[in-house]
Amino acid sequence: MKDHETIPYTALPDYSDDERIVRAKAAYEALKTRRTCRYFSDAPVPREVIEYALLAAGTAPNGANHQPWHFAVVSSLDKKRAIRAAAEAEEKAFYAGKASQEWIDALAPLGTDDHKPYLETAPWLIVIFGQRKGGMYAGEKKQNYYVNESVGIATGMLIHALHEAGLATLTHTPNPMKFLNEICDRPPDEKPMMVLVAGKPAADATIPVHATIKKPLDQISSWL
Ligand code: IYR
Repeated sequence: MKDHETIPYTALPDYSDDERIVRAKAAYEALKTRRTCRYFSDAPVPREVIEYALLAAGTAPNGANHQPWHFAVVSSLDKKRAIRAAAEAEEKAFYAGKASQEWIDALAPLGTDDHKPYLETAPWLIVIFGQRKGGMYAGEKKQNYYVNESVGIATGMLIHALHEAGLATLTHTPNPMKFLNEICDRPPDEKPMMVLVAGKPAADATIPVHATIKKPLDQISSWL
């Protein structure tokens, strides 16, 4: 390897094998209680919760450590309303004919439609952008790498952190979503990738049974 500065990696506890199994199972038990939520309370959630969750997301593995993401955190009612209006306009077109019948049929057991009131109700919308250009340091305009993969992993870690904090989330991907650049005041070379809705679930929130059915291990893995 080329000469480069290093520090020892000593952060991981040396658990016994039994302890590792217990902890891996506990991680599974905690994560399997996560549900995509479509009914949010308007109860406030402290900004600090979101700040720590974003710091957690920012530790994600990524291309060349350029950290090619930006999180536009929206809480103002005006901005949330603007996002809801634009997203609902896209969704109307989607459900009214843009989507294939096969896609509409696949969504039927989830009960989704073009109404997205939670974009206005939930206390926080985190609009996630991928940066095609950037680099490690503010102001750089270097090429970034594996932007989709990096932002995808960071988004997963963000969802995990928010779940650990007891918050419900919803990944929303209006299509096209270029309108998010304008509403969030982001430059045109940033790619809007997702709106992550976060907050407390509404008291009468429900989830579709369809979404609770997870593939068993032997269907999602092969061991070679
Ligand atoms: N974006 C639409 C449709 C939609 C698409 C998929 I794939 C989903 O898993 C859920 C919804 C909407 O938000 O309703």
